[in-house]
Amino acid sequence: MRTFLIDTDTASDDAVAILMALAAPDVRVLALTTVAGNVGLEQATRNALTAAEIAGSDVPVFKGAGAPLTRALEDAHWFHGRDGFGDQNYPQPRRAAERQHAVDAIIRLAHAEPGLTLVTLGPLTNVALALARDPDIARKIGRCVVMGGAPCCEGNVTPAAEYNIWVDPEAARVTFRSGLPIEMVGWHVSRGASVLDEAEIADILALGTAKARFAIECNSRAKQAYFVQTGETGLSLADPTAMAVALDRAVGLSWSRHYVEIECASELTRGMTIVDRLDVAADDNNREAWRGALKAGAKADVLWTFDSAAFKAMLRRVLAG
Ligand SMILES: [Ca+2]
Repeated sequence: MRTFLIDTDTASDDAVAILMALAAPDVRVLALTTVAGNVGLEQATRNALTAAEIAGSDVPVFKGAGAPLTRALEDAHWFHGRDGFGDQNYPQPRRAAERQHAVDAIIRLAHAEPGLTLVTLGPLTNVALALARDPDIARKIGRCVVMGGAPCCEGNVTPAAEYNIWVDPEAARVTFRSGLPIEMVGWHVSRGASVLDEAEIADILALGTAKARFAIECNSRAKQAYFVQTGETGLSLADPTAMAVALDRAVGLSWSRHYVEIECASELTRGMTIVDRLDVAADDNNREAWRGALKAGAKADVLWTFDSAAFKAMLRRVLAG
């Protein structure tokens, strides 16, 4: 049995990813840890509890950081709705969050369950805080699958950056330099062939399950927003693509391993994930600009292409249950 820890700024696509993990027969989800991001911390925590309830799970939920490390929170209500779940008026969840802080829970579980898979679906604030307090957890964690970044192409907040990295770039930089075994699943993976078209959405709704209805309904606002943002129709589910990789790395088709730096200073390219794809960081021309990454010596596995058909089949299986 594999063990997962999911860090999430629970909005509508996070919820679908959480359903996927909680349905996996060979995975035990140790905890959901919440962080401010797409929605505020209280809403993210409530939404994580709601997602667990719909999955029929009593997985503990730990509340974490309420704002990025050094910046004010900029949420994404315009994309996911006021409540992050498309404003469908979901009832108050029956359970409450645990008393322990998410950062303490991450550190505790990393030591208690060495080799666990950490899946991050939001800003990396909690992870960075945990690493700052206990850098050894980077070596205890078996895999760290990050939904975040735009390694090859345009971002979803700015042309340069994807939301999770953009909203707390300082936390992302700490995380990418930490030595955590990062598998970076960028936003591009959830576009194109990974987008659910109208027929696929209808097919999921026709499953007739509570999970299927919830997955589509809570993402209804996100579906409209994706069209406004990209001009592409259909439902794009970023966090579930990263969860698919966490559940089965083979869903990621082509990978390569490089230094990845996070832009923290620029206005135009804040939160950009800069991938040293030609592995030239140590050349004399680049050594100065890349000294932070070189000193840390930590590379990340970067995902370039993705098996969208396998992803959709996985999603359908989960939502049929
Ligand atoms: Ca998220």
